[in-house]
Amino acid sequence: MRRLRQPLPLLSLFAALVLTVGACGGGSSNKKASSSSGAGSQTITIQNFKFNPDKLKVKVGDKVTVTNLDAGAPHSLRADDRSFNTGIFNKGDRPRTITLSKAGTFPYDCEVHTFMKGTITVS
Ligand SMILES: [Cu+2]
Repeated sequence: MRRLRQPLPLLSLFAALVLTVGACGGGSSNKKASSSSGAGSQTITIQNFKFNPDKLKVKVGDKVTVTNLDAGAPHSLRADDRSFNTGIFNKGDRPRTITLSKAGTFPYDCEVHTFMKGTITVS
């Protein structure tokens, strides 16, 4: 006869502990700040129907310059909530600049090709 079964109460106590620790320890909203140059200006390049980088972290007030390198393909960079929008522009057009004036996480897409997506996180 084996008696290796765990007593059930101990297990549930352990589970409760894990849950509690998880609740308290989580929510580390203060992740490492963007390790950019801190000059308040960054760039996103559009090429091959992709935003590069497609995930960008900036500070409130920073500007992001967007360049389209796809010949013959007009693109835009448009926040889902429309808080920024480059409008549609082409390769060879002057780069567009957007200003990130409020904190938050902003998903965006291209108005012409809505499968093109990215996120700018402003803190
Ligand atoms: Cu596009």
